[in-house]
Parts: sequence; C-alpha cells; structure tokens
Amino acid sequence: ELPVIDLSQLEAREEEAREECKSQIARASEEWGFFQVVNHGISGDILKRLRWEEEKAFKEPFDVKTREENNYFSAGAYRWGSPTATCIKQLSWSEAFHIPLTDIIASNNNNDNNNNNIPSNNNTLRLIMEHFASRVSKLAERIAEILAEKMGDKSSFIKENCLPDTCYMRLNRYPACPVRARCGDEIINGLMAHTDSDFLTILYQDHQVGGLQLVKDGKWIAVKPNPEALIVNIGDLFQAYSNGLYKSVYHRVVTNPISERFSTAYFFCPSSDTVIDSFTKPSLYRKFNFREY
Ligand code: AKG
Repeated sequence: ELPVIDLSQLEAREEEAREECKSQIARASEEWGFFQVVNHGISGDILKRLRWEEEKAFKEPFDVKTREENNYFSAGAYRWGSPTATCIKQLSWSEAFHIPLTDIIASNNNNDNNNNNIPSNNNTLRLIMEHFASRVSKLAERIAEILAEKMGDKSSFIKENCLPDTCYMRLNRYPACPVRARCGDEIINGLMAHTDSDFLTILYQDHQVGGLQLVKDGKWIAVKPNPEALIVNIGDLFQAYSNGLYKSVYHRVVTNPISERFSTAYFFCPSSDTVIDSFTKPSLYRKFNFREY
C-alpha cells in the first residue's frame, strides 16, 4: 500500500517524532516516488468547494470552454483529448484546464483585469483556486525543504527557483468511458502513462472514483481513494537534482465505465529556463539548458 504520512508529526514536541516523519517522507520518495499525506493543513471545506466549482466549470458547453475570449482563464488553458495521438495507447480520455498560477493570482488581485487578458467571469472558481493554491504551495515548499534537508542540501536553490509565478495548477475531468477499445494489450487511459516534469506534484484526487495507478517494482499499482489524503509525487527535476535518489515514476489514470472522475494537481516547478545541476557528483544527468535548444 502506498505510504500514508501524518504531517501533524512535523509539529510534534519530541524531536525524534519530527525527524521520523521527515525520514518517512524521504524514504517514500526513494522507494515509491509517491506517498499520501494526512493532516496536511488544507481544510475539507476548501477541498469540497474546489471540487464543486471545478465540476461547474467542466459542465459548461464545449464551445464556451474552447472559446478563447470567453474562457475561464487565459487562452489555451482548456485542453481535451490528445490532438497528436495516432493510436489508442496515446489517447487520454479526459479534459483539463492547465493554468499558470499567475493567472489565478493576477486575476484576483486585479479587479479591472487591465494587465492581462483574463476575463472576469467565474470569479468564485478563481477565488477558491487561489485559496487552495496559497495553501498547497506552502505545503509543497515544506515537503521540498524536508527532502532537500534529508539529502544534505543546505542551499536555497529550490526555494529561490520554484516561485508562485512559475508553478501551475491543472483541473482534470475524466468522463465515464463505456468503450473498452484496445490497441494491442493497451486499453483506453484517462491519462496516458507519464512522469511529471516538475520538482514535485501535489494531487487532490476523487474521493470515490479511483483510477490513478503508478509503477512499483515494474507493476502497475492502483491508488485507493482516501478522502483525508493528498497525494505527493516526485517529478523529473527532483530526480535529477537529487541525482537519482528520489524517483520520478510513471503513473496513469485508467478510465471508469460508469462514473466520471475529477482531480486537481499542483505542479511545483521552476521556470523552464532554470538549469538543474545534480546536488551530488558525479552527475547521472547531463546539464540541459532549454534556452539553448
Ligand atoms: C496529472 O495531472 O499529471 C495527473 O497525473 C493526474 C492524476 C489523477 O488525475 O489522479
């Protein structure tokens, strides 16, 4: 079973309990690349309201979601299917709003919206997203800080580079998929197998409808929905920064024939021109500057 870590232990009076909690986080990141956290400090009320608003946004007609001038967020946030898929294996049976955090923060702090082209409809969704983002970004920072500390990194590299204006949120909806189409051994996925390219991701997944699976010891394992928990996973950049210590593992979402499913992901990442150098040497990875390519 995917480890469940009680974050209230980080505030425990005994240092031993605090250190044990940090060790659990590091161990899970090494062995699984994924873990669940409970007592994470984000209230059930915020999560419930977020889900409610998210459902409402996805229920809008397709032409409203795709119309740029009438979108919830800036142009291009709404995505559906897999435009480049050439076979079932590459298809994602889902729709999403992929939103830079700057869209959420800027639009709410700027009532007349003069600085950007974000329309002012649906402020409740953006407001609740801002509440969620402000809390979840602190949680991401804290977990990253613990992981850095556990690998002996005393620098402030992650903190300096993963800022609210470089992070993203993604709202996902997976419609029920009654078709069990096949492509060789593959069936239709809600989200095709992938690793995340960020430092780390915090995911609020559906309380009832499962579907998230991850690779552990070469096998796909299903993550059971836990209403109390948020899911944390290591991204490619943390794997590179930790020189392979923490694992960025493949995960996917399988479809459900009867029920739709929702999830919300927070991607904790630096800007795309940040060069990641591994903390220990020799480095397993080549330094890569996106700007030079
Ligand atoms: C993503 O948005 O990258 C995910 O992996 C979402 C996973 C989920 O919906 O459970």
